[in-house]
Amino acid sequence: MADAAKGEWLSTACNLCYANCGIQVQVGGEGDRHITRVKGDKNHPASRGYTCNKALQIDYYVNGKDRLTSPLRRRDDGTFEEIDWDTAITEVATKMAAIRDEHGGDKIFRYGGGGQGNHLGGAYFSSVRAALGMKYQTNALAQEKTGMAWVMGRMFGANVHGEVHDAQAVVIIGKNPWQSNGYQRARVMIRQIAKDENRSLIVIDPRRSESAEFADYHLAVKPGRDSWCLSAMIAHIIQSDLVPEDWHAEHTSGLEAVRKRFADIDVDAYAEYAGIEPALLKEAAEAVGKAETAASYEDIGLQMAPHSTLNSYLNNLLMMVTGNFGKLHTMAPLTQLVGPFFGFDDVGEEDEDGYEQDYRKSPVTGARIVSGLVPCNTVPDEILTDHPNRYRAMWIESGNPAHSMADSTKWREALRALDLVVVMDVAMTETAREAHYVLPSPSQYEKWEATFFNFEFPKNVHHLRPPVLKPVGNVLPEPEIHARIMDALGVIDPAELAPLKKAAKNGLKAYSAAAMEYLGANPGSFKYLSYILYRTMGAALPEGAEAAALYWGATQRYAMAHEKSLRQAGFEGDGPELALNLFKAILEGHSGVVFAEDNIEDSFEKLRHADNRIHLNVAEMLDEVDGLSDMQDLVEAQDDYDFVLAAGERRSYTANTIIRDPEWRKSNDAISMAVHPDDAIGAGIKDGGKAKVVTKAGEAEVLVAYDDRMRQGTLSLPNGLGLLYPNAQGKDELQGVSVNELTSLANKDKFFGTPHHKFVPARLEAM
Ligand SMILES: Nc1nc2c(c(=O)[nH]1)N[C@H]1C(S)=C(S)[C@@H](COP(=O)(O)OP(=O)(O)OC[C@H]3O[C@@H](n4cnc5c(=O)[nH]c(N)nc54)[C@H](O)[C@@H]3O)O[C@H]1N2
Ligand SMILES: Nc1nc2c(c(=O)[nH]1)N[C@H]1C(S)=C(S)[C@@H](COP(=O)(O)OP(=O)(O)OC[C@H]3O[C@@H](n4cnc5c(=O)[nH]c(N)nc54)[C@H](O)[C@@H]3O)O[C@H]1N2
Ligand code: SF4
Ligand SMILES: [Mo]
Repeated sequence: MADAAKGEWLSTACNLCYANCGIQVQVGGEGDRHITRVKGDKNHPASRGYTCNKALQIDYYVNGKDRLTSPLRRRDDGTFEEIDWDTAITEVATKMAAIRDEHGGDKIFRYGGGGQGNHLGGAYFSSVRAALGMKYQTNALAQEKTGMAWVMGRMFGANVHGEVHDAQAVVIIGKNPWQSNGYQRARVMIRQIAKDENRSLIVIDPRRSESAEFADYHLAVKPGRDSWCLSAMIAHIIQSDLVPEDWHAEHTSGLEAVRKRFADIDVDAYAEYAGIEPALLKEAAEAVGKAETAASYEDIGLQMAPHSTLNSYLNNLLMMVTGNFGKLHTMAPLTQLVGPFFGFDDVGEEDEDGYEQDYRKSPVTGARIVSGLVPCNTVPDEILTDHPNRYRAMWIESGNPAHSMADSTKWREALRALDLVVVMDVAMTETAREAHYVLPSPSQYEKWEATFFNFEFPKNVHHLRPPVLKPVGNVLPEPEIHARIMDALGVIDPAELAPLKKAAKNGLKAYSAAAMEYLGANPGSFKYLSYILYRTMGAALPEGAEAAALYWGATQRYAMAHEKSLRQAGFEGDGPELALNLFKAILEGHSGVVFAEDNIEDSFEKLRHADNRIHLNVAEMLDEVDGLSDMQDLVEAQDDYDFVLAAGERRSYTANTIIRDPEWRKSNDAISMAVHPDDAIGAGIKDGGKAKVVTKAGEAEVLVAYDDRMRQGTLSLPNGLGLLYPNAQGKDELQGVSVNELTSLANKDKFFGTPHHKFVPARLEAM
């Protein structure tokens, strides 16, 4: 580990957004416990030295005052007492097993598993899930990306990503990459497109966001009306004969069904309803339609707005109608190390007319499950009921649903109604406060960690990071906690694993052979693979790197499924050797490793549809397109709520709830509610003054910041604020507004339950 005195630079990654930029840090400070310097890691193959302003602040995450340092158990009076690990593990395992035995393992619900920077620990939960017979789960993806995932499943059957870095026409919709990043080198990329006369940047956002300020075309759509904007763009392309007919004949199905629905759309009327000058919308559509290459990138401004799933469909349809797939710098199918990132097992077969026939549902409300995830917005409804199938227990790892999910009041109520809540976290969060047991882990800079947000093409990158600091307090990494729970559940006799442990002493190759033999002889133990690897592989791994054990299974599976991508990335070897070489490279490559290199010509083979075509006709969505002709807002305006509140904007000092210490913010801009000056003046509210924002679900006192980039009639509050954090006297204090005290469970997408956080009817009152 670090030699602080020498000022050595250590490679790791930033965990504050899903770009996970490679960084280099120096450690030291009080007790050698601090990350004292941070710079971009030029050796990281994806981020190549880039960071935004936030990476410099990760020490606030590592050294928060509310870091957990001991397992905790709730007392009857609601306070917590410290307990030792043996007690914690035994009690949690015994109580979970009792719930399984009495009610069935399907009544134990799993939430989370990883955040913006950590997915490795959560992967070891798979064994616990199998041992407890658990069936249902969710995480934050099921409040933003499940509609998009389902659309990808229906159209492509593959995870598809916009290659915005090099496309000639780039559409950024419901996303402000300047602040939220999320993909690699976002600010560099935006500047490059803006500078290049041959490229165009089209930003669709009601607000003149930091990104929109660089745009060639800023379509300032009315909140909630993206579906009209996108439909008008598609209709204009179809009506102007900008559709590449030959390409469609070769590569897609359903073009006629699409054409039929868009042929008669009144483009001008749709543009106007969307709040956009028709001539501008048409120019932007033509910029896409006539470009050699185009790619788009959508995020929660689109996915958390009314018509969420339809929006994602139309965004992809715009790219496909214009033929932007299967060539470089367009929309690309990703090759993933562990994955596919979104699995499509829950996407049903289509009937002849293009409708999905059957699908998986949640046990109480019958909500649709996508990619194995129950919609977050239905979870409280699956608990607060006397339905016999209601969830009885919840296992929460690296998630803060009591703060981050819609309607915090309902979430707290639901958590309190459960027989058992176990929370694994690094900090005393709003959710941990509702737990029966809190199990603490080292921070992401104090253990081996990785994320599976690997979204690069044609070269895809994975980054396993070793620790740069020693853990604080009496904490255990997540894989160890899961393994101890497995030990306590007594699923596998330790004696059975002794030969594997022994083989590990002879190195990776010997271990690998022994593991294959063991699995061949015990096929029933596959479901406990993560546990078996973790408990037996240690001697074959660098010291303290047991958490890397599951890469053995992951790389073997990957090498079998994607041999060509792996070999093209420069890996050699025959049989298991090929995978082992990737495994070693991941272990040793502390700045990230290219594990796939793909050929654009193979794109269509990666589509999972048997006909290797892109399916344009998603009939449920085309029916929705027809419905748009009513020109009616999905969430209706209400007299006493005359504003639209966007509840949760990304700013330069927000990072979900990963950093809890308010000190990290360098300005008040990060906490204020943005209001157009004319709206504020109309309501008699001063710049920097206080006001009240009222929604159906609640109300809050806010600081107001005048911002002429806002569309009139809209309000915007940042995400991730209003956290309980100890002040100098050790008393909990809130800074900013906890947005989900203002949101409700019912305001959601009718297909997949994604919340309409960008469209919360609200009222503004002077104080
Ligand atoms: N600084 C920072 N970066 C982050 C995060 C963070 O907390 N802080 N969180 C990370 C996570 S988890 C995510 S998911 C991403 C999210 O990243 P983004 O989606 O970029 O985040 P937002 O700022 O919530 O929303 C983006 C834009 O949507 C616009 N918008 C609002 N309503 C509408 C609408 O009706 N239609 C359209 N087209 N646009 C609308 C807003 O004006 C805003 O500019 O950010 C990641 N990066
Ligand atoms: N109204 C509104 N609500 C929103 C949003 C919005 O825009 N508006 N944004 C939504 C979006 S897009 C997202 S992604 C969610 C995010 O919401 P959450 O899924 O709750 O994610 P985070 O805030 O990233 O918190 C992750 C948790 O992981 C913990 N943690 C950090 N490191 C570790 C570790 O190494 N191990 C363990 N065990 N725990 C760790 C943190 O302390 C934190 O409690 O919020 C959503 N909520
Ligand atoms: S872009 Fe994301 S991962 Fe990169 S430095 Fe900024 S917050 Fe960290
Ligand atoms: Mo997110």
